[in-house]
Amino acid sequence: MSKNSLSSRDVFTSRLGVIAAAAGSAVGLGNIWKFPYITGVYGGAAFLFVYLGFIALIGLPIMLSEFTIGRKSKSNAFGAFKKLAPGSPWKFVGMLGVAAAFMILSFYGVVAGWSIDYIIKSVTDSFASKSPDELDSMFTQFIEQPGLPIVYQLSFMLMTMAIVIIGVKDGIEKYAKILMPILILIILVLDVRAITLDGAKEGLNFLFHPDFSKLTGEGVLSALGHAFFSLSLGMGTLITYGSYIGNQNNLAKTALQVTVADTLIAILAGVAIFPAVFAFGIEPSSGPGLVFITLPNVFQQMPGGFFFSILFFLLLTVAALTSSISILEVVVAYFREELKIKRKLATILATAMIAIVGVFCSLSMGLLKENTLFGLNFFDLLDWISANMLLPLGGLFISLFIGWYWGREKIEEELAKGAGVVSWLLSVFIFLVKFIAPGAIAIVFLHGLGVFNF
Ligand code: LEU
Repeated sequence: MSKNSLSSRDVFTSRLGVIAAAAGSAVGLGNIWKFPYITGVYGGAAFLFVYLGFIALIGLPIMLSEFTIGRKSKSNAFGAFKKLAPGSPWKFVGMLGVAAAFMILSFYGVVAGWSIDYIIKSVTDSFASKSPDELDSMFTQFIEQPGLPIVYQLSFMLMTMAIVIIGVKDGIEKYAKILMPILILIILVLDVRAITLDGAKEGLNFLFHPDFSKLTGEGVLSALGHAFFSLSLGMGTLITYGSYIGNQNNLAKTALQVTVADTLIAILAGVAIFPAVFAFGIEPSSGPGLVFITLPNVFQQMPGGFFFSILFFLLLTVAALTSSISILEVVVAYFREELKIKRKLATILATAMIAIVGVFCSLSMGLLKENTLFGLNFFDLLDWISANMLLPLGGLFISLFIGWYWGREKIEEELAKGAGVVSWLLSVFIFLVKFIAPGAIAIVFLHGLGVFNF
């Protein structure tokens, strides 16, 4: 049967392939671009600690829930709920995920485009002997242009489209397996350089010595939203990938490995960035440009910096690709299975629609900067609505679905495939998805939106 036929579904071929693809989805711009920048905006260590708490108590159990829903249903995010809860409104949870995936990819492609530009800037040695201020204006001038950032964004979307057309096994799995480990190595090298800079200590303090009085409701909501964003949760991605996981795989172990890898890489990225931020006198709260402004300073100050900067931005782009394909796959799987169209057409359609919205995200950095809603430009608005609203809401319903609608017996049956189930661990998992995750999400969500204060 051909890969495009609707009755044959793709599957990941090996255990390593599953982990590489899921970790490839999780590890991306979220870890290296967004995590340091929002940690800077929300004041450092206190934000990090809250984020880590959310990862452990909410992110990990929801990741396992998504894998379970995906593997059991063998369907796209929307179809999964239709299959597991026929005739019920649960399918709208899947719809929420598809909508979030659509929104996220439109601005994600823009940032990935910036990364492509920085590969080129590295190759042409454009950072050489520039001051931190000059590197700052270099970034701002670039993203405000109406032309080049869009060219790069569209090129990135085309690459994403090409890989998704090839399909899961030959496209997604193969690339993720080779490139992820190289990225980790480069970040480690950057860490060593950053923590040996003069004045690095202040940056490490900022990242690891919490001052909880600095935390705001908005900051806590952003930490929650980012836990979802970084682990690729609430957007249908891991339901869709879960549907390609074979029954011989141990889902709990995979979820744990992916969560740990994702979190470690974010922290390593923070260790590369914050010491340098302080050493070069950059504002930690400078926003989306933080990584693009800080790291070129570091590259200038290290032996082989020219070479490392090329490699870093190249791998950042690849990390973005292994994430973007997983987001596009959500929309494509939905189009294929619900609208009954072939993979190729579904992919082209989805890419075109997302890329067009992306063009407006890019323009909202410059030409359309003044057009704001709630004080946010179009790019920030899509980011805020998806990460801080749609993803936590999706997560809330997923945990309710697994914890209350499905219940212990069905969970145990699915998790027992490919693994021995440890009874007390199962009880902990059920307790988390039944009470802690939905309760905490509801409180943080309402508090962050200013519905109540305490
Ligand atoms: N988890 C990804 C990242 O951290 C993003 C997600 C939207 C696929 O970059």
